[in-house]
Amino acid sequence: MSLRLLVAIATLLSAALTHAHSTHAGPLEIEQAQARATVGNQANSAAYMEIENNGKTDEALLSASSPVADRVEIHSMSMEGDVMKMRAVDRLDIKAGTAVKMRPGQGYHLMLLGLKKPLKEGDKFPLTLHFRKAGKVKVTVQVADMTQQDTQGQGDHSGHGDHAGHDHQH
Ligand SMILES: [Cu+2]
Repeated sequence: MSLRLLVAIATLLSAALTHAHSTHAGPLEIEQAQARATVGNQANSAAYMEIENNGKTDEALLSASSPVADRVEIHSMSMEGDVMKMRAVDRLDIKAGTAVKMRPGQGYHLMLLGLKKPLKEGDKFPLTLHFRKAGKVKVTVQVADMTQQDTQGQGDHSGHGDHAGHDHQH
């Protein structure tokens, strides 16, 4: 086998591995868990992932926690008139046979509040998801520079792309 072929295989393997951030828990499959890298002293950030429910019964995400943040909340975003609003919800339903895809600028995200240190691109941290049926599921979240996804989102993203602008004090 030529060295060049070996290098090609190794490159393919490592590409496959970096994509293999998928966690299985019963009928659930959690993929592409990533969080937005923080800027400066930003105390909050957001995490996104895809949760697939391949089972025959409905599931719901009830809460989440992580050692990197004081608190994690499930947030939903919606347009109210011309303004994008986000609010905390007490659960995220994942019906049987469906998938929830959290994306910057639309739908749901997990809000990381009171970060203990800045999130830097390339870092990883654990996050525990608490599901109604599957119970606690630990995933690894990859910190990414997500500014590009913002500009790819449709329409106006002012006011929510950067969570630092939101008042999360309670
Ligand atoms: Cu939020």
